[in-house]
Order: sequence, then C-alpha cells, then structure tokens
Amino acid sequence: MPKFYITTPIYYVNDKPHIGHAYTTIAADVLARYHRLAGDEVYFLTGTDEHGSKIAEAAQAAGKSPKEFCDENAAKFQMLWDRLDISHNQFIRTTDELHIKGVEKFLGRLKEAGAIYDGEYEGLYCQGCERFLTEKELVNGKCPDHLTAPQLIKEKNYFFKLKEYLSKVAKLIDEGKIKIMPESRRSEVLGLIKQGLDDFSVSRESVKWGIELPFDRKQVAYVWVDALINYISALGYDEDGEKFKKFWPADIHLMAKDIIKFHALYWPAMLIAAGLPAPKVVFAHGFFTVDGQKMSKSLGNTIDPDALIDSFGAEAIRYLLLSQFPFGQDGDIKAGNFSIQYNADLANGVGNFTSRVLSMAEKYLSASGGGGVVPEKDYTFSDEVAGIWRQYKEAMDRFQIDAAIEMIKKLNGFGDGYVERQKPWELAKTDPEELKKVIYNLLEIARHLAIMLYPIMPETAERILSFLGQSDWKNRKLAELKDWGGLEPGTKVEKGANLFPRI
Ligand code: ME8
Repeated sequence: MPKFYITTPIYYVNDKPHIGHAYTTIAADVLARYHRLAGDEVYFLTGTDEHGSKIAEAAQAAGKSPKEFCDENAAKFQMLWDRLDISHNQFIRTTDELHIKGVEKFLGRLKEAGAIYDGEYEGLYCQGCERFLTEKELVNGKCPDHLTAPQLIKEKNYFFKLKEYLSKVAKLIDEGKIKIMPESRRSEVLGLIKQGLDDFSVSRESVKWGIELPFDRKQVAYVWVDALINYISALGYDEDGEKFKKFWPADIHLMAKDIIKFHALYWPAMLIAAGLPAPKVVFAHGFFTVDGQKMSKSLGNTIDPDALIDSFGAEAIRYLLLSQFPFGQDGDIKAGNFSIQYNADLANGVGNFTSRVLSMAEKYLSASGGGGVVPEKDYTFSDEVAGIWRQYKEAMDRFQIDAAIEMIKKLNGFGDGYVERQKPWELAKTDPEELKKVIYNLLEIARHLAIMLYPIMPETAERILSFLGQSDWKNRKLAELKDWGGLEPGTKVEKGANLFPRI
C-alpha cells in the first residue's frame, strides 16, 4: 500500500489560532483525506511550536509559567482542529518528551558528523520572526513583517555548516528529488542559493526556555532547529523503527511562503548532514490578506475561526476558505462575501441539488414504508463523469485544491442542467420509463458529487451518502467508487435534512 506522509507547520503558541493557521491545516486535511480515499496509508502530522523567547515573554506577560501558558494555547489549537474535523494522526508539541529526545539525538548526530562548530555571534534578532535579520532586510530600521526594531545580540553560539551542504541541496532540487512547489517558489529558493547564504546558528545562550544541547547544557537549541526536527521526532526518529522506516521521508511539507527558506534549504541541509533523506515535496502556498488588508492585531482585522464556525458551520468554513483564490498564490479572503458565496455554492448549489434529487426519488419512485427506491442502472453519463473525475484527480495530485473544487462545481452544474432539460415533473405525467432513467442518473450524480466533496466537506459527504443508502463506501477505494453505476437498483434512499439552510 503506498504511503503518504503530510505535515503542516507546527504553530507558535504565543496566542490562540487564527485563520491563517486554519487555512493551512484544512488544506492539509483535504489532501490527507483525499489520499486515504485513494487507498494510501496516510500519516498526517500537525502540532505546536512551544519554545523560544517569543513564547517565554508572552507567558511572562500573561503571568504564567511557560509550560502552563503553552498547555492552555496548545489546547486551543487542538479544540479548533476538533471543531474543524481535522483528521490528523498526531498532534506533536515541542515540549513532548518524544520530541525532546529526537532533538537531542539529531543534534548529537550533526555534531558527530562535524556539521556543527562553535563561534561568537553578533546580529540583529527579530523576536517576531525568531531569526536574525540582515541589515538589507530592514525597512527604516525595522522588521518589515513585524514593524518592530530587532535587538542587537552578541553571544556564543553553535553554528551549522550550511555553506558546506547548500550545493547538495541545490543538486537535489535540480534533479527534482526535492520538489519545491509551486514553480514560482522553486525559482525563489534557487535565487536564494545563488545569492549565497551564511551558516546559521543552531543554539542560543541567553534563552532559557528551550531544549538543552546534549553537548553543551548551557545552550538551548535555536527554536527553528528545534521546530524543524518535529517532522522526524514525531515518527520516533529511529532508523530501525517501524514508523520511521515506513513514513520518512515526508511526501509533502505544507506551509505558507513565509517559512519556505527554513523548509526548502535549512531543513534538507541538516537532513543531508545527518545522513537522512530529504522531504519529497515542499509546497508553500500564498499569504492572504483579509478584505484587502494584511491581518494584524493592531489593525483589528484578525478573524477568529471560532466566530466563523459559529456563523457558517465548520463544513462551510472549510469550503469557503479554500475556494477564495487559487491554492499556492497570494490572495484575499473576502470574509464580507462569505454569506453570498455560502448561499450561491452551498445552499443553492450542492444543498439544493441533492435535496431536489432525493425529493424527486421519494416522490416519483416511492418505497413502501417511506423514502424512494433506486431504479435500474443507466449508463448515459459514464463518460462525462469519468472526464470530470480525471480532472479532479489531476488537480488533487498536483495539490490544486481550488481546481478540484471547480470540478465539484462543474458536476453540480451538470446535474442542475440535466434536471432543467429533462423536467422530471413533466416526465412523471408523460413517460414513466424515461423518468426512471433520469432519476437513476440524478441519484448517481449525487453519489459522485458526495465522494468528490468528501475531502473538503467530510460530514456533508457522509450525510449525502447515508441519504443515498450507502453504508460500506468507506471500505472501498476511490478507483472503484468513481466508476459509474455504483448505486445498486433497489437501494432505499431518503430525502434527509436540509444540508445548508440559506443564510
Ligand atoms: O512560523 N496566509 O509558526 P506560525 C496564509 N512555528 N497562511 C498563513 C497566514 C496568512 N496570512 N498567516 C499564517 C511558524 N499562516 C513556526 C513554524 S514549522 C517547523 C515552524 C500559516 O504560527 C501558514 O501556514 O507563525 C504559515 O506558514 C504559518 O501559519 C506560520 O505559523
């Protein structure tokens, strides 16, 4: 059975989650669910990044110990992922014992390999970014992302020999062994390599809230190095361990473009130095603004995912967030238009189509004891629907979630058009045999629509499939589910409840 190991960034717990975090995690969930449906053995990892000065100071400001503060905020992420029906296999916290052991082992390995040396460091540190900035990156003396002046720091640090390993990383990228996606990000990363990068520090002397280096207990691991190692510590980081052997290397590290340098350059370089394979794909999606503005606390336009779920429901939010703009590009979340889009795509789209089709089945082909009955199979649309499936699959395989959503809309529109052309309510009076064919086709389209919807709106898909009398679909693979004719004649169907009441 093919395996598919997918990760999200582990998010900082200096605050509760916002919709940027939700966006990446929902996208990862869609890909994880799609691969499970396709029959792959999926391992889906997410979690929280809990060490470093940013977290320690936020905890202090809240009057709590770092661990107590992290426990509270990590729980907020876990609660949100529950509400959003995120199907991760593991939620890793960098304060977990398993992770700490992994970091110690990995850094020990780098030291043994001669990839780490000690030196003095002086630089401008931005706490918001948790990294050193160069003079060139500053705008009016400030970090362009956090609009704060970096601190001048001088201390003893351990360094990783990035320069020594960079050409090896470049070769893997060139050969397509590490795929940087989308293409624009690949060029950006290759540009960074060309420009040349300095060795980076892997430890901090003045920071206390972190994982002590196994070879120098006076230093803690630099928070980014600590964080990146989560992708292997989660699997137990043991070359002979079952889980590690099965799932490493990652099939895809998913994130936004803000942290691509760490994932596409630093991380593969460290892995090469430690003698481990690099991730297969590093996919960096775009950054979004909200109603045209950069999200920030000071502008007061951060959107609370919980409030969105309260208004629209988790299923709709999963759909609405991912259908705003092409996955991979920068875009704008038009939260002000969510109700319009909800009504158009969900209430009048999927919701209306399935309820119309099921009502007609119940009305015109009623079963004894209520509900409707699936009539004899008809194969009129097997080619058309197979074509839509091909495009859907191609889109998902390229991580183009928005393009897969377009295929759902296409199938939905195809079904609506068929109802309008056939007018089953007239056939009911004039041609009962033709009516049966039409109802079969409509019910079968609804089944395909539900399967396509599953990665994006899992609960909605399950409800539609249960209205269609399908109970064992989860035991079957996509290759079979996407064949035309899956609905068996005689199956009882029911109208069910309204999936998306209009707002
Ligand atoms: O960087 N648009 O954590 P973080 C799209 N702990 N995605 C967004 C977004 C936006 N406006 N804002 C945030 C860290 N994101 C480190 C990661 S991994 C080893 C360590 C999402 O809490 C996006 O996935 O700052 C981005 O990469 C991530 O949140 C940054 O989360």
